[in-house]
Parts: sequence; C-alpha cells; structure tokens
Amino acid sequence: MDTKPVVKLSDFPWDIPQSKPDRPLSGSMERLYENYATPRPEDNELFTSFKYTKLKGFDYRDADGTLTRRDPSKIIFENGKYYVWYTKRDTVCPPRGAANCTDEIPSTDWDLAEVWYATSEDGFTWEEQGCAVPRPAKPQVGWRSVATPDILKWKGKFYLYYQAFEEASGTKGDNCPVAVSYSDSPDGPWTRAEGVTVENGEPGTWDQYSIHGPAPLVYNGKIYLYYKAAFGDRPDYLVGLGLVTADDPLGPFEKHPLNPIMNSGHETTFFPFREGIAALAIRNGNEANTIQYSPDGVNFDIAAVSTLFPTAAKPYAPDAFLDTGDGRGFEWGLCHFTNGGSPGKKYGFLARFDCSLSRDEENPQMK
Ligand code: AAL
Repeated sequence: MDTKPVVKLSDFPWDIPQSKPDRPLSGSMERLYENYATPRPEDNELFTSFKYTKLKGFDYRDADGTLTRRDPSKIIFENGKYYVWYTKRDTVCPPRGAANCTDEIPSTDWDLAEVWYATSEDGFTWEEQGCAVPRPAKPQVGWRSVATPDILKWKGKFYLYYQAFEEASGTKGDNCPVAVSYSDSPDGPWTRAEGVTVENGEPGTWDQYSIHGPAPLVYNGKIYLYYKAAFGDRPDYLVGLGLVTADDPLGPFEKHPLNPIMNSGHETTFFPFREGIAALAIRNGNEANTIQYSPDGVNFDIAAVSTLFPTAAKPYAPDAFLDTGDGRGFEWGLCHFTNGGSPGKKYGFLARFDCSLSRDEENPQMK
C-alpha cells in the first residue's frame, strides 16, 4: 500500500504573487519580476497571440507563381477608407533564381516588382487601385525592382520609402539601398526623389549590403526610419535592425551611432507605445519571436514572448505619425504568407492579422 501523502492542487500557491516575494528566488523567477512589466503574461499589454484572415478582393493566381503580392506597408486611414501599399510582381513566369533570371524572368519573388496600392472600407475586403511606384528606366535607382514599401505622413504630405534594386536580387545577396517617392495625396500621383535616400553602409560595416524594410515613424519631432540589414552578403544570416533619423522626409538621414539597435528580427514592425517605441522581432536571431519595447526608440528589451508571429507584419497604428509621446499600440494589420517551396513556385499573398497590442487601460498593472 503506497503511504505517500496525496498532494492536492489546492496545496500549491498557483497564482503568481504580483509583488516580488522577499525571499531568495531562482534566476528565472528573478527575471519574472525584473524583466517584465507584470509577472502574469495575461496582464502584460505587450503580450499577444495572433489570428489570421485571408483577404478578399484581390485576384489570386496561386497556381503558377507568376503573380505575387507581399511585404505590405503600414495601413493608414484617409478619405474615409484604409490604404495599403505592397510589392506586386506580375511576370511571365515564377522566379527562377539569380543564375537563370533575365530582364523578363525574375530571380526572386520580389524581383522585377513594382509598388502597388489598394483601399478598403473594413480592412478585410480590399480593392486594388493601381501602381503607385513603377520601376524607373535603367540606370535609375530601382530600375530592376522597387519593393517592400512603407508609408509616412508628414505635414500633410505622403512619402513612400522602398527598396530600390539596381541588380537582380540574389545576384550578390539581396543588395539594395532605399529610395523615396512623395505625393500630396495617398492616391498619387507620386514623384520620385532623385537618387538614394538611405545609403548602404561603408564597406565592412554591418549594413554594407542591404537596407531592407524601411519603416518610418514620427518620434521626438523627427522621422525615425527603422530598417533591416543582413550581416554578411546573404539575408538569411543573422540580421540586425537599424535606425536612421532625419528632420526632413527627403533626408539627409543620419545613422544612429548605436546601430544595430536590435539583434534579432527580419521584416520591420515598429509602433509608438507609451513614451517609447515597440517592435516585433520575428524569424532570425537569438531573440526571434519576441515583442520588444524601448523607452527611447533605441534601446530595446524583450517585453514578451509569443508564437506564430505574422511575417512582414505592418500595423494599422493611427498614431504612427502623431508623435504624441503616449503611443496607444494597435489591434490589427496586414502581413504576408508565401508558399515557400522551390524558387520556381515562390509567390506571396497578403493576409490580415488581429492581435491585442493596444493599451489595456483597465489593467492597473500597466499604469
Ligand atoms: C522581404 C524583406 C525584404 C527582402 C525580401 C523583400 O520579406 O525582408 O523585401 O529583400 O523579403
């Protein structure tokens, strides 16, 4: 007969104490009270899971890979509707890799692409409106492909930043700088600013090869433009996320002396939160799959860990350009899914994600 006492669930103090116990704690329990705003994830306003919905309204040619829509911009609300810009590739065949690409055959899913845009009344059903930024004639910056756009509204004007490829992606890694076009209306017409807006780094610097995923916000009275670069000449090595700032949307942009400001991530998802800036760190690096917070827009730390993150996620954050110093976060955005697979089949489609990264005013822990 087993004489061990029966242990009942009620014997355990299951609810984690909100205040740090005054007794020695393990390293992990120390972190629980030192690193996070609240010990209970359900109280942590930067903890969230994600829900996905395929969008309606776009035509999909999933089967043959000749059409892709991917890498959406942040969403803005103007003229009574939502706007989004994205990479659109519509080519004679699916991507065939750098060794087999031509002026008509794409190397990658974002090669030979343009920046298109769509509008929506509800964020679920979208209507494609047309091309915002076409590829310019060779040898202008971006002649090979313009992709991965993001939007800025500054003093009533609109600015689209995008990767501007001057050679087929994959030829030498994913090399490209960033260029910008501007307009008085989100419906265009868009005027291309001459040349490169955010330069690659000097030879030997961490961002020498690529300036990817430009993500502008307005913060501290300036334009804070975050971006991704790949250490080494291939984008699947460790990436770092960097910051450039400017007083004018057309530059000059100054690289932050502490770059890279994040050691993990991939596509760039940044948004104003309380007095600072928050970000999603997805896919690459030791801190992948985390939601991070910085009180100053530069020094980020892990605020929460989650799973099934959206790829290439861009929020609808109404205060992205308001510089309130009291960011409210967001609850939905757009992202993309790609069929992955062999280069020949690779293509993307846009989707909506919903989350709870907005301020939880009811939660006394987060005042
Ligand atoms: C995206 C982004 C950049 C890369 C490619 C297109 O997800 O990381 O834009 O260059 O993939």
